[in-house]
Amino acid sequence: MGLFHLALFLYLVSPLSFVLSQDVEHGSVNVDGAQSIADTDENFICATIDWWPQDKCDYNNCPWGNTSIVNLDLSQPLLAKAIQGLKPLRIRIGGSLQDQVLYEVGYLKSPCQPFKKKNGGLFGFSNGCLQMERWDEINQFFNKTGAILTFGLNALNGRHKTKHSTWVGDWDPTNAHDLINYTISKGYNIDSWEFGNELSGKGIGANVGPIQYGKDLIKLKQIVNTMYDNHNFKPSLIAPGGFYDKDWFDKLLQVTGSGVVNALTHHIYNLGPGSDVNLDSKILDPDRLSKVESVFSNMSETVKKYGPWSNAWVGEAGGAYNSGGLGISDTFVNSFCALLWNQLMGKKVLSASSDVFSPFLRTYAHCSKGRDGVTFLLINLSNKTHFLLTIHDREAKEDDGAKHILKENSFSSHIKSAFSWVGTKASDVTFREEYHLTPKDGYLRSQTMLLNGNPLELTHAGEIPSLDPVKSDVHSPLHIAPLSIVFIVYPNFDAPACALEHKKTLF
Ligand SMILES: *[C@@H]1O[C@H](CO)[C@@H](O)[C@H](O)[C@H]1NC(C)=O
Ligand SMILES: *[C@@H]1O[C@H](CO)[C@@H](O)[C@H](O)[C@H]1NC(C)=O
Ligand SMILES: *[C@@H]1O[C@H](CO)[C@@H](O)[C@H](O)[C@H]1NC(C)=O
Ligand SMILES: *[C@@H]1O[C@H](CO)[C@@H](O)[C@H](O)[C@H]1NC(C)=O
Ligand SMILES: *[C@@H]1O[C@H](CO)[C@@H](O)[C@H](O)[C@H]1NC(C)=O
Ligand SMILES: CC(=O)N[C@H]1CO[C@H](CO)[C@@H](O)[C@@H]1O
Repeated sequence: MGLFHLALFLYLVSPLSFVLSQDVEHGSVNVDGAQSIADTDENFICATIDWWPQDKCDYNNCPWGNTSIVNLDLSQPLLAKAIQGLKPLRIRIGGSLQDQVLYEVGYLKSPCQPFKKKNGGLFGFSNGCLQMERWDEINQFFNKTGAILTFGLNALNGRHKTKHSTWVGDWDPTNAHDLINYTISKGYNIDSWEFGNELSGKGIGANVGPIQYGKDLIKLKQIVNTMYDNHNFKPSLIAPGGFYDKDWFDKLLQVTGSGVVNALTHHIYNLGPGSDVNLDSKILDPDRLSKVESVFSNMSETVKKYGPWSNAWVGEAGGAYNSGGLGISDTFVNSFCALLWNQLMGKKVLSASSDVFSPFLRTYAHCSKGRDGVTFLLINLSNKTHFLLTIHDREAKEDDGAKHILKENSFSSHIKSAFSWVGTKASDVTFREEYHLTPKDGYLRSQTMLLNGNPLELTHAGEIPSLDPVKSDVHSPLHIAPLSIVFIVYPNFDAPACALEHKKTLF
């Protein structure tokens, strides 16, 4: 009861105080509920666990501690809870040092030893090693938590470095083969094997040409096909886990040919190095953020043209490179509530746009997850402008005489008559659910995120808190405060695109 009052109080009070004080921009958000424009994966939220040891330091800071896959404490209750909370969470094991990892299985030419600092070593480190005892623990942990495992294989094994940072020669598949054989013999489920890390294009540290890389991928595919021959499930092969370079990526797909690479993975670090003193303003710069659109659209073009059997994935996105920015990467300004996304946003993406002039308002809409209706995600990057919005169904608006968006055909005019806007349905849901995320005390570098004004903290029992919305009248304007991230659920937004999703499962 007390909590409900508090929530209601916040909702009623905040619009009054902001209207009196500052900069308010009014506008509307239009969404097309008739058809979806894209689908995301079931496990759209994913994470990487890296190899970096404790003594990996950048800019006088050594942030990795015991987070490497080789020393991470898998028995911490919170780790398991976090993975389970994000279910189905894909975890990729990979990162810069993966192309220096040997696996303690079969005949190893050198002893199985941990990474050590080494002058002249790739990224300043020696080769490292994954012990099979640890591999067992990792697989048991992933199995227990229901995580989906993508494992990044060493793609430099057997090659040698020539001038600059180009590595040549055939890949030696022996050690990878033995690891896969071991993994199968133990019955561990690997969703996908990834080949190499950041060796594409000019590479980071090292690079391999696309023709050689393609030849080796064909070899790896044959190994996977043979070894999983009589299995119900065959893991995907994904590559190259590197930065997009049109010529290199195009060539790779041409060389490997049909069906070899199941997903083409690329990395995004669009903030530059973690040492940049202007990181926060880069994070809030809509132009900079929008530049990734061009990379992804070129990637999609590459896939469409040379590898339609493949999918385009972001394999790693860290924001700022070289271990992130201290006091930035680990705070609100660089955060996003993956847990809310995972709970609310369904797979179908709807076209949504707003007519506000400011580029600082970012608008997304998906069919709601596991229920009827539509969920919006609105992000205000502005540090001063408040947005007051109304939400419109683009098709319903069309009925009011607004410009046509869909081509008229019998199908669309048929479904148009079935269109209705929230609240006009027989259903009596007259509220929407709002989740406003802001930093504590308005301090962008806070490590505490507020949900509807309340700090998101673990419960006394160490559980992840439940994420509760505030409800508000479906017809009232939506208030998006400066520097906030807001999820809005409209339980009875009558979007045919979303209804189709349910029908599919019925028939
Ligand atoms: C990492 O783990 C080791 C062994 O458990 C421990 O001695 C060390 O203090 C830990 N380091 C950090 C930074 O937590
Ligand atoms: C965990 O392992 C068991 C036994 O091999 C298997 O039946 C089950 O499907 C696995 N679960 C996951 C989520 O991998
Ligand atoms: C695969 O692993 C099994 C069990 O560990 C072993 O007996 C077999 O020799 C291995 N096969 C190959 C081809 O390495
Ligand atoms: C994407 O392709 C366009 C047109 O070919 C090109 O101008 C642009 O530089 C490319 N962007 C990236 C990031 O590859
Ligand atoms: C908003 O951001 C600008 C540019 O980063 C900064 O100069 C200004 O002080 C900020 N205003 C507030 C109210 O935080
Ligand atoms: C229109 C507007 O409010 N712009 C500001 C949004 O926030 C960024 C960064 O906080 C400022 O740089 C803009 O001036």
